[in-house]
Amino acid sequence: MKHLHTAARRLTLIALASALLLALAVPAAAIGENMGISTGTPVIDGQVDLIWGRADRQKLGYITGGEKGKAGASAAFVSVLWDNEALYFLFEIVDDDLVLDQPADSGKNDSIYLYIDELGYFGPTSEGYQTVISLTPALGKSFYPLLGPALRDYEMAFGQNEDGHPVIEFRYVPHTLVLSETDEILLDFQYNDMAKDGSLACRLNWSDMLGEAFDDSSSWTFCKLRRSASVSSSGYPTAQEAASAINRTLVTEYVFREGSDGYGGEGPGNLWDGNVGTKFCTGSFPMESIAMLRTRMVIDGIIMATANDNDPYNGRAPDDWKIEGSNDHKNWETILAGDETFFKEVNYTYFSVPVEDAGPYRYLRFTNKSTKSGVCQVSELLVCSTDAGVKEAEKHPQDVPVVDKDTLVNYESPKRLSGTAANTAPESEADGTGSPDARTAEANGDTTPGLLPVLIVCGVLAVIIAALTVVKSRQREKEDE
Ligand SMILES: [Ca+2]
Ligand SMILES: [Ca+2]
Repeated sequence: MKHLHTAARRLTLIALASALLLALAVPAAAIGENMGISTGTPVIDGQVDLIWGRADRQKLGYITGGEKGKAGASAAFVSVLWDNEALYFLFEIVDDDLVLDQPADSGKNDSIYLYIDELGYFGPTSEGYQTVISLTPALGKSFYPLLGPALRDYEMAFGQNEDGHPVIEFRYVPHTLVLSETDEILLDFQYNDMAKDGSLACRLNWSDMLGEAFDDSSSWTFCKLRRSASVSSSGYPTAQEAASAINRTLVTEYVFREGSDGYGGEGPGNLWDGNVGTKFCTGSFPMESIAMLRTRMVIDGIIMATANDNDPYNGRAPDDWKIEGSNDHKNWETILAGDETFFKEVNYTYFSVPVEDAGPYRYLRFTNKSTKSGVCQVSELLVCSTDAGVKEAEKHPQDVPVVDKDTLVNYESPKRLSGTAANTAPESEADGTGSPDARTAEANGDTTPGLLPVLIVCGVLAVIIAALTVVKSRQREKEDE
């Protein structure tokens, strides 16, 4: 039995050491994802407003805890918007085994953790500078907040999206941050998929890869607040950001059909392969490349990207280009034409521009007749096709539908909860049924009440074991002598 315990301790230590090494091995730049936050004011009513289509919807892609065998059984997506008053979050949960009926304080309900670091403190959460809000799509099961100062104002509503999956809409009013004067905000998102038996089936994070989000905001990611209609002249590092910047929805699937020759391995198909690392590069003009869309689409934005070496080799951007649409592959209509001023002399950078609705078209054709240098290269060509409702909402931002919040059932706010005090976190704590630590431990998959004492004990034991080993080996050496 003693041996087993020692082995377990050693394993724990090895695991901790590995985790530390991993943490040190990941460069800061590699931590986290990339999200731009567009402007928009959704109604917090549990219905997915059209305006959410403007957001950069992202999946919580890192599995950071739980029984790995159950990983993949659930998924979660997050969208974020902002206006001058608040940040807006939409969480979409795909989980065929929702647990929502456990006591609020038990930590055993499925929940989203929304992590917000308004000050950009970028460090341990134990100091209380960050806010963690626990959201569950059921009445009285959320915590506003689970960690950090009491919220200034908020609204939460839940319902279903068009696929029948649960959604949570949440409106967060910052404590101190003035959004109109802010460029970025430090965030992370987590889904705690609890099993019926109260154990953690799966924990998913967006930015944090190692399961440290609850303890340390340096594993979260700074998200840029985008200004409407602001188009960066210096371009964007991703196609998604280039599309978000013009408030358009990116089309990501293209089937290359045919085109004129490029240099070896640098043919016309590279224009549509979703890879900024491959380019259509040639010195023969006119150059041409044709691709097919999955279906007929109305085109309302054009994105093109420079390649690996536009910076050292200037004058390679197309200088007399045209992008056309067709449905029969014979009759072509011009969507947009331009010259090299569309681009800058930089590498791997996406440039975007909105266009008047064109089409719908099934085929796209890129042609170019010349460049300044005699060699032309483009790494990517993408188009945008945005839901008409999204664009309509953008044209009339003031036309927010009036919703009588008093009639909403699946809705919580400070005003609503003031009538049902039992639903608030402080009251629940006061009745002694649980503590924030206990809730945290459950969702983080710890079965012990606190990890720190265990770590200390493990550390002390490790030193003792090491000392004993040294003493024993010396004894052996002496015996050998
Ligand atoms: Ca809504
Ligand atoms: Ca490419």
